[in-house]
Amino acid sequence: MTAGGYLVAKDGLSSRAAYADADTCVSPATRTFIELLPTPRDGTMPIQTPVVLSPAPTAAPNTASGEGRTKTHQAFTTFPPQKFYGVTQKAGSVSVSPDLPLQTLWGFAVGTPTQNNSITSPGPLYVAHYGEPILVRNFNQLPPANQNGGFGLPSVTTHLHNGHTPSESDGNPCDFFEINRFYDQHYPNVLAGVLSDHQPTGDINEAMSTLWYHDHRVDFTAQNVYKGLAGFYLLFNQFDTGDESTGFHLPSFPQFDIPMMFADKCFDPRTGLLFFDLFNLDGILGDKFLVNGKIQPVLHVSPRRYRFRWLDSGPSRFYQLFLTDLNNLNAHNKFWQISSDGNLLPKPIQVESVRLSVAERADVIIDFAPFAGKTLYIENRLKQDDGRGPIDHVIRPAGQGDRVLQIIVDGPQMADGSQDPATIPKFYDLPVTNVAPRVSRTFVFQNSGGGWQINGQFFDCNNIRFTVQENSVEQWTLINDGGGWEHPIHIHFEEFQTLSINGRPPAASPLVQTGRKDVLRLEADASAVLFFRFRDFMGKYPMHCHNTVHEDHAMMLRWDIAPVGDTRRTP
Ligand SMILES: [Cu+2]
Repeated sequence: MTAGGYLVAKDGLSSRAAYADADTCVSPATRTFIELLPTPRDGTMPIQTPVVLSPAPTAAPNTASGEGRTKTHQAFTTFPPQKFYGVTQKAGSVSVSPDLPLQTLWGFAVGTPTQNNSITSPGPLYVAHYGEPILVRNFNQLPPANQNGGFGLPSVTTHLHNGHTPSESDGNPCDFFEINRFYDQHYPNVLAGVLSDHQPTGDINEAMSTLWYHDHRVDFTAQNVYKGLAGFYLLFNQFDTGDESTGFHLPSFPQFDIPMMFADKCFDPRTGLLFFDLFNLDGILGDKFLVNGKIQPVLHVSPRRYRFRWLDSGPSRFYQLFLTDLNNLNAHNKFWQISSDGNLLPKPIQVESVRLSVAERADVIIDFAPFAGKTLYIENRLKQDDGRGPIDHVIRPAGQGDRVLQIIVDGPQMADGSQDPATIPKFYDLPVTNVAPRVSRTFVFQNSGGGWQINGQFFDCNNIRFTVQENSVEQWTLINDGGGWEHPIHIHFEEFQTLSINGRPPAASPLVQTGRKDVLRLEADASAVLFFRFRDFMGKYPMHCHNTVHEDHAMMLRWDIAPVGDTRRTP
């Protein structure tokens, strides 16, 4: 070991070189709070704009023109796309800090390959609206695998997490496509129930707000997302309008509504280049904290209310985020959590912190009016030392956590037309859960000698572990097999409601576990019972751990929706 705290490269083990020990990352020093947070409001997080696609999209895969899709769109004529987008996955030079060299990341560029735009990571933001179906043509222009800089596979499938999306457009891990091919993804932007029990508009209580997209290539999701393949997708409707003078009067997009993607990464101390430990199967932790692709950036705000959309994009870290004023460490600064994952809560809940495991989201409203002239921090005070999970539940003292974002309240006074969350009586109702399930199933999440299993099996694209009957209700019990491991379990396609955690109803305080979700934070030795209603579309979907390292090794299963389901209880 050198004085710098890392192992000198040994034959065949150079990819471990940045680690003094399996889980300790020692990146080069970087200055903090130098660069601005990229946001949609100033164009540094680009917003997607429609294009004319040629050849025109078709319901059947256009194999002759190079489409990698193999299944026909099941709802192309039912929900004809009204807007068309192109997005190109390729490599590009990106700055994450003025103190590190330019990084060759993989990202999404706005538009088709001929538009030749540069990538950003996070990728371009989709601003979508319920009732307006869209189609995204996704081009793979990534470099060949032998030019990947040590990790990443140029074979991709982009998942819209957690869209109510037909299977063939979901970005299923097994629907990957190769270099120089494209894949048309049809996003109906419909409310669940639209073709079943809430025709013709769907169930308004299923409305979602903050989604994200990311690569989901089977066995390579951790590498490909770490390399930059992720972005935001926002859904608006007649209540969550993006205009604070209408609907629920939430802070206006994009001026006062800012998505924030949290990621922790490791940089090789010798080269300063992004480093991924291929030998770590536990979960990868970085010692650099990025928000929207910049290491510890700064955001300037005006003294008024803002909506922040927080996302933990992994690969493995859990966060508990607080609002910290270093000059007033005992302040217990409160704010409002208005959503969990994609869904607005029944009403805002006042909190002092938000806990997020990988892929979880929370929209929060923070009023900066009382902080005019001050400097604040979004601070992760959860302690986590390895991929196993956070040290439950060690919350570091204020000011001693990871300060991931600096917020300076030095903007001009601006009118605030948003509503005080304390006075918002209701967003949506929770869909009813007092319905008998057609079948109850149980899933045990297990460590298996370095790999990761569900009910004793590894993932296999062709193994249909069980079949859900369309338009039916199911109850799933998720059980953590123990060992101190924590797993963020994500189920595609339909949100669930948590009926119980360890036999008790989910708590609303101090951490919000109520509401509807698509990621269940399966903490050490926990079990949870979930309520599902599967509607509208058919085909294959996965359930998996969203610690992306566990997911790739191979804590995932395939389930299908079909006209006739089975009743396997421990599939
Ligand atoms: Cu896991």
